Amino acid sequence: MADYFVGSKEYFPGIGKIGYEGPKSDNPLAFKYYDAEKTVGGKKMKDHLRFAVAYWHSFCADGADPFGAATHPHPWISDAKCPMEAAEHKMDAAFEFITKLGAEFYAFHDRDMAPEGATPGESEKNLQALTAKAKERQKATGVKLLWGTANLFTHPRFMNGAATNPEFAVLALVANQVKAAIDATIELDGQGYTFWGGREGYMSLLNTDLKREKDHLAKFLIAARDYARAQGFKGAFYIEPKPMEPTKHQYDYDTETVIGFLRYYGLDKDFRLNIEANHAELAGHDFFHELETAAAAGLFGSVDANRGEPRNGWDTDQFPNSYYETALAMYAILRAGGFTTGGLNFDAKIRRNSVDPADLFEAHIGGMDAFAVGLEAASRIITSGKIPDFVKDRYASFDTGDGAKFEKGDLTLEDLAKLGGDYGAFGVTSGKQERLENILNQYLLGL
Ligand code: XLS
Ligand code: CA
Ligand code: CA
Repeated sequence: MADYFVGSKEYFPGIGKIGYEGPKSDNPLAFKYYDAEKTVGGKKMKDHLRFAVAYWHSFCADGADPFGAATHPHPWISDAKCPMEAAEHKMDAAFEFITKLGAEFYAFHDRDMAPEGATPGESEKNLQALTAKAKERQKATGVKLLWGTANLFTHPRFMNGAATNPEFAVLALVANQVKAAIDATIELDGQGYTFWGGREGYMSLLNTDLKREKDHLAKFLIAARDYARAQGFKGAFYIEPKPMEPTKHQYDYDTETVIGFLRYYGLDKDFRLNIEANHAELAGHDFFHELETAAAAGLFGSVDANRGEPRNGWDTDQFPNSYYETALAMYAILRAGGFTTGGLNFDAKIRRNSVDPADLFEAHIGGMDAFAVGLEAASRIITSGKIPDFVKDRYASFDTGDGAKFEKGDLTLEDLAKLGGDYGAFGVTSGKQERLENILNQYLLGL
């Protein structure tokens, strides 16, 4: 990737291309563990990890919270004369940042990239204009689009839902917006298209027809899929589960719920899961659990890499930094066959009081290093075979004989009962959890 500044202005002056300096480096603007070209398990780190920068958190979010004003002065917005110029400056800043960081991908919502216009037609024109500019910048830098999506939650028109809104007119407007976002994603050669339904749920069941809303959501997703496929989109569609916030209950509560929904409506051929670590935690699950659940269903797709703060129950979207978590995540991802269209998208934001331009770099460097450590630990676990072999042996009684017949569906309850009547004392084999946890810690230290 070339060092590349699109605009006349450099938005992160004094910061060059981030390089790998190794674990002994004390340069905060260098990778300690992420060495893009290093081969792990026969594949380069960058091809395993497929890092993406999230446009919304990195270049749009300004540090405002429900109690306080913006704290992140975005020069790409303040130095512009109108919203369209600001959008282009923002894009300059984004491509400068992504290129200097050395991430290969980015992800965006339509409204992150282009401002909403006075009419749906004007919004679409704005998006088309910025899409053309993004295409030029992708070409010049080699940065690629991991996925696109539509923001179906900020505007007041979504207060009662987007595709699940009780008013048909809103649903039609949503279609207008999603069609344009799909077109932009295709134009930018996006490898995926994501649906996150922040308003697709309810605040009260007393005013909600839950069955109709879920049916509408499915019908809408079918229509969107059919449109994108007809336009030649070959990528993956993702559903991103989240249990709540901003709604009290979201229909895409967690991975298991989404799998049931996709299968019920016959959407499981085209749709995969985009799993966010912080959302897993809000649903009362581990990130590892959500990944394993998607993989078990053959529906693992992509990851929104971040972390929550376990002591407060909302979506803090912090950068991932726990090697333990990233090792378990990469263990699940590698065993699922790794990423194909997906990647690790940093759906994470720097804290409100992280006001130095370098903070955005340091946040991403830490996240990328954390996943590089996790990748290497996971690869060691798999290569050594100790943990996977233990799990395999644990189920060995289903590999042959009557166990294998049962798995094939060849035994009736009477057959099983007869066999059960003949067996003696079983079921007291150790699960060896403590030993496996100790092994995991050994691998984390590189042993
Ligand atoms: C919000 C979601 C959102 C999706 C994309 O909680 O994480 O950012 O990833 O719409
Ligand atoms: Ca997300
Ligand atoms: Ca989140």
